[in-house]
Amino acid sequence: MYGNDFAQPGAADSKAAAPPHPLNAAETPDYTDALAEYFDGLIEQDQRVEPRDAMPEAYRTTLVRQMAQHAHSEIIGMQPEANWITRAPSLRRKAILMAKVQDEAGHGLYLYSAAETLGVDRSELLDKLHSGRQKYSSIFNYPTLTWADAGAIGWLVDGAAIMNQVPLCRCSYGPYARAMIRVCKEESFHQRQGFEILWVLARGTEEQRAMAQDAANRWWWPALQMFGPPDTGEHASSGHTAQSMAWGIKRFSNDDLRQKFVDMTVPQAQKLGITLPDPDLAWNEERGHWDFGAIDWDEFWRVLKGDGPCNEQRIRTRVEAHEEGAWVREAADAYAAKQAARRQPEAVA
Ligand code: BYC
Repeated sequence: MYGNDFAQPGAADSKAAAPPHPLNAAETPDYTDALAEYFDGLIEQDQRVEPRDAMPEAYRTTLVRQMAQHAHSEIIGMQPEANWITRAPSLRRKAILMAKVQDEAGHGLYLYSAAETLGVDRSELLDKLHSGRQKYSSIFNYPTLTWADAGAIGWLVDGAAIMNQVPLCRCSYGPYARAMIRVCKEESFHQRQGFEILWVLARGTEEQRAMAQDAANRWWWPALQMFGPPDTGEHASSGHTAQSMAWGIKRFSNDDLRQKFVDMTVPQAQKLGITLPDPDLAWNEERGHWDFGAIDWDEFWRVLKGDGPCNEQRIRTRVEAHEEGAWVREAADAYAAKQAARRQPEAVA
């Protein structure tokens, strides 16, 4: 459905074709310029930047910002669907939903680990999430009111997430790109399971069809906002896109990915027999794309500032879970210290 876009151009032969690392060139006269040249060379040749490579500080902080926000989205994103685990309509649905929510936890862990290769500590990132100094995706501030929301999240939210994340498999930062390959494969399964939930509901009773339609109505616009502010116009953000694209972190602009998502999703909605809640949705023969209506960017910024239906609840639940998990972290630290103490005499002997 998303094409086989997981390939890693330049990854296999990455370091073979890369220029010699300046740290190995003992007599580099102008150390800083040589490092910058090495980094620029990697980017120009579409090679991967690895944790030990020198990189501009702004590249590092941009990656930490994006990867932390991404990791936070994965773990906060567990909450809306977890809300339905105990009420899933069958054992099969419950098992699938539990597996999906667990996958999201795993994605958070890969991403925190990948971020740690940039010299930050995950406890520092979690502190920033809990105190509102780092963001998570706007989409998870909306409630899951019925079982059909589990379907709409899989279909639309995971669908949007994959559209954004498949190009990240080719991101210039190696650990992030590699983490995204597995994440995207798992997200594809999530998207299918959401589509299938809605497929069954859309072929069910009148009440079930209405439930599926209502969920699509509520999740469509927030899913379009997931791609971030528009590239241009009065609602455009001050914008990281141009720099992130120049560095090979982002491969497409927010609007390009949003359009790809709309083009992919409209035919799926038609198959489902669900109407997307946009009277301006129309095929544009000339552009070869679906036109769509205006997105409410005021709502987007409001939700980002904390005024969404569930912002407060999401952070409260997260902080409580973190505090309740303190004993696990303490036990893990104690175990690691014990293992290290045991190994030490052996090393001396
Ligand atoms: N929500 O210049 P822009 C999932 C912020 S979870 C909140 O375009 P950038 C899943 C942006 O951070 C998938 N904030 O920024 C899990 C920036 O603010 P700061 C999550 C947003 O970074 C569980 C400002 O707006 N995916 O799959 O170049 C269950 C200006 O934006 C949002 C990722 O995180 C938003 N939607 O581009 C189911 C993907 N959009 O930082 C599913 C990785 C924008 O200057 N991230 N902002 O204060 C990215 O690809 C990029 O960071 C974005 C934004 C496209 C999101």
